[in-house]
This record gives sequence, structure tokens and C-alpha cells, in this order.
Amino acid sequence: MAMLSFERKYRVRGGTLIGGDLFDFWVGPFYVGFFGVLTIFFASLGTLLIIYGAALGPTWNLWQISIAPPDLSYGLALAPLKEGGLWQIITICAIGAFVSWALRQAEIARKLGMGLHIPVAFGFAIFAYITLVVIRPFLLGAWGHGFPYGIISHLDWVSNVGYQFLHFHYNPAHMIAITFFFTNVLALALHGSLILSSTNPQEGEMVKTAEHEDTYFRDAIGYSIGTLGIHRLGLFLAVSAAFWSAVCILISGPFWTKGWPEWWNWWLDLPVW
Ligand code: 07D
Ligand code: 07D
Ligand code: U10
Repeated sequence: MAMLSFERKYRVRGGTLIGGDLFDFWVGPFYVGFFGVLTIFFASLGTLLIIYGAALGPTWNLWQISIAPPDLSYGLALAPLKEGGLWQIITICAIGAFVSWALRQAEIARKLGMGLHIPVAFGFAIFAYITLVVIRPFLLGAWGHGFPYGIISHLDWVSNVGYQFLHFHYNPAHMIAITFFFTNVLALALHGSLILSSTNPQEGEMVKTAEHEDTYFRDAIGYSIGTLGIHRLGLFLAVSAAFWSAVCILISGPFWTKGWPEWWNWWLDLPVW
């Protein structure tokens, strides 16, 4: 109830980036806005095209449905619909939907007078996706380097591309990205457990304060990053994971064509030996 009355109070005009008052309304709980309409348009068109692609294909098995990018021989040209053209239009729809979603996040944040942290953070995920299906294929000279849109087929793509570089674990940016992912999990586990341990006490016990939380970590590891700091750290870890993921695939091909284990020869080649 508190939530509903708060929403009523803050459901005010303004904050839109484009379209003025035209789309400045809600449908049920959802804020619409110009970018909400655009999201629905791109997401619906993209989904319908995937369904159309599935109807053309050999299977209705959800796990096996796959919309492949064009053959490498098409280079950076447009391909016929049934030979990768669908993939190209679906890619445009996906980027359109993701970017519109980010801009809708920005409009909602502006309405509420909040910071733009959420759309900026989502921007890193969009950047990773665009790296995979636009920037890297463009640098390699063919849309065929993008990944296919299918649940199992996109896993095959990851494995194949990994083995093209012999042993993808030796990719230094992949190492950094994985370390950020793992650190992010550790940080969320520590934070989630700390908050529950202090704010969800047994019956009859008092809810503890930020001082308890700080003291816990000072006692345990000599330092507390603080209640605001842990959220800054979490955001940094998460966007860094996405950023270094984008870097690790961007350099694979366009900037390094041999196996990744060989990259480490610079160490053996140091003149000090
Ligand atoms: C929990 C938020 C909810 C989102 C969900 C995903 C769809 C796709 C479409 C049938 C954390 C909704 C899924 C709308 C249906 C069709 C055409 C987010 C949460 C529940 N992957 N991937 C998955 C995507 C890439 C990889 C699962 C998307 C890269 C590996 C799901 C993209 C590489 C594994 C999925 C994308 C890669 C997966 C669970 C886009 C490197 C798994 C995702 C747009 C990043 C895991 C069968 C999840 C799995 C898995 C979706 C890109 C690798 C189907 C939308 C090319 C190794 N991926 N993925 O929970 O079980 O995300 O696969 O870039 O093991 Mg993938
Ligand atoms: C791209 C998703 C963007 C999503 C968006 C939103 C919807 C809406 C709607 C739910 C980036 C989509 C939203 C569709 C849904 C509703 C309503 C996120 C993206 C915009 N790897 N590897 C990574 C590990 C190996 C290889 C990244 C680990 C092998 C290749 C990450 C291991 C080989 C590529 C990572 C491991 C190999 C990667 C993925 C372990 C295979 C990439 C995370 C423990 C033999 C990919 C940018 C990511 C990459 C990538 C982790 C193993 C190959 C760091 C932990 C050795 C080819 N791997 N990997 O990028 O960097 O998320 O992509 O062994 O391309 Mg790897
Ligand atoms: C955090 C937090 C915190 C909180 C929090 C949270 C982080 C301490 C205060 C939030 C965290 C959680 C709630 C935890 C769980 C979250 C996750 C694990 C993340 C993953 C999330 C999901 C899997 C859910 C995904 C759901 C989504 C994206 C919603 C889908 C909604 C829509 C598609 C509608 C969007 C509305 C728009 C664009 C505006 C326009 C709307 C309309 C016109 C009306 C609706 C019209 C339709 C539905 C048309 C149909 C078309 C569609 C759906 C497109 C597809 C087409 C098809 C044909 C299928 O720190 O603080 O607490 O809570």
C-alpha cells in the first residue's frame, strides 16, 4: 500500500528526453514514454522475426531453434532474408530494443530526480553485445563472425571461437573479466549475508546498525569499506566484468590471430633471461 501511494504521488509529468507529454503516461505499473513504445516495437518485431525464422527452419524444439548470421562470403553486405538477412534485421531490432530500454530507464530516473547510474550500468551490457555482433564482425570484415541466435547454437559458437584460439583461458583480458565476475559474486555474497545478519534478527532481538556492520569487518579483516562504499564497489566490479569481457573478445581476431597461449611468449622473450 505504501508503495502504491508513493507511486501515485510521484507519477508526475516531465523528465522525458523526447516526445514531451505525448507518451508521458502509465499502463498498469509500467511507465510508457516514447522509448517504451520504441522498446515494444523493436522487441515485438524482433520476436516475430525469430518466430518466422523458426517456422522456416528444421525444428520447433526450443533449445535447437537457431537464426544464423550470413555466410562469411557475404562480407559486410546485406544478405538475402533466408541466408542471414533475418539475423541482420533481428540484430538491428535487438540493439534498438536494448538502447530504447536504457533510454526509458534514463527517463524514469529523471522523473524521480535520481542519478543515471542504472542506464549507464546497463550500457556496459549493451556494449558487450554490440562488440560481439557489430564491432568485432565489422573489424573482421564479415557479419558472419557474429553469434547465432539460438539457445544451444550460441554455446557452440562460444566453444568454437574459444578453440580457434587454442586455449581461450590464456587470453589475459578473459582472465581479468573472469576475476571481476568471481569477485562480484564474492562481494554480493558478503553484502547479502552481512545485511541479513544485521537487519533480520531473531524474534525479540534488536535490528543492528551500520556501526555493527563496519565493526564486523574491522574485527574480521581490519577494514570496512562502508555502507555506501560496498554499493560503489559492486557497481564497479559488475561493469568492469562486462567491460573486460568485451575487450577479451574484441582483441581475439582483430588484434591477435594466433593461439592465446603463444601471447605469453613475451614473458620468455624478456631480455633479462
Ligand atoms: C538471469 C536475467 C534474465 C535473462 C534471461 C535470458 C532470452 C533468449 C531467445 C530462443 C543472466 C533470457 C533469454 C530472451 C531466448 C531465443 C532466440 C541474466 C538474467 C533469463 N546469451 N550463454 C544463457 C543470452 C552470449 C553463454 C542463458 C542473451 C554470448 C554460456 C540464456 C545474450 C556468450 C551460457 C542466455 C547472450 C554467451 C549462456 C542464461 C545476448 C558470452 C550458459 C542467461 C543478447 C556472453 C547459459 C543454454 C542468464 C545457458 C547461457 C541468453 C549472449 C555464453 C539463454 C540474451 C554470445 C556459456 N545465455 N551468451 O541467465 O544455460 O543471464 O545456455 O547477448 O551456460 Mg548466453
Ligand atoms: C553479451 C549479454 C548482453 C545482454 C543484453 C541484454 C534480453 C531481454 C528479456 C528476460 C557479457 C539481453 C536482454 C535478450 C530478455 C526478458 C524479459 C554479456 C552479454 C544486452 N569463460 N569465452 C566470456 C568464462 C571458456 C569464450 C565472458 C569462465 C573456454 C568466448 C566471461 C570460464 C572457452 C567468449 C567468460 C570460461 C571460452 C567468452 C562472458 C571457465 C570455450 C566470449 C560474459 C570457468 C571453449 C565472451 C563479450 C560476458 C565474451 C566470453 C567466462 C571458459 C571462450 C568473462 C568463467 C575456455 C569465445 N567468458 N571461455 O561477456 O567475452 O557477458 O563476450 O572456464 O565471446 Mg569464456
Ligand atoms: C534492486 C535493488 C533494490 C530493490 C529492488 C531491486 C536491484 C535495495 C528496493 C530489483 C531487483 C529484483 C526485483 C530482483 C529480481 C531481478 C532479477 C533477478 C533481474 C532479472 C529480471 C527479470 C528476469 C525480469 C525481467 C522482466 C522484464 C524485463 C519486464 C518485462 C516487461 C515488459 C516487456 C513491459 C515493458 C513496458 C514497456 C516497454 C512500456 C510500454 C508498456 C505498455 C505499452 C503496456 C504493456 C504492453 C505489452 C506487454 C505488449 C506485449 C509485447 C511484449 C511483452 C514484447 C515481446 C513480444 C512478444 C510477442 C512476446 O537494489 O534495492 O528494492 O527491487
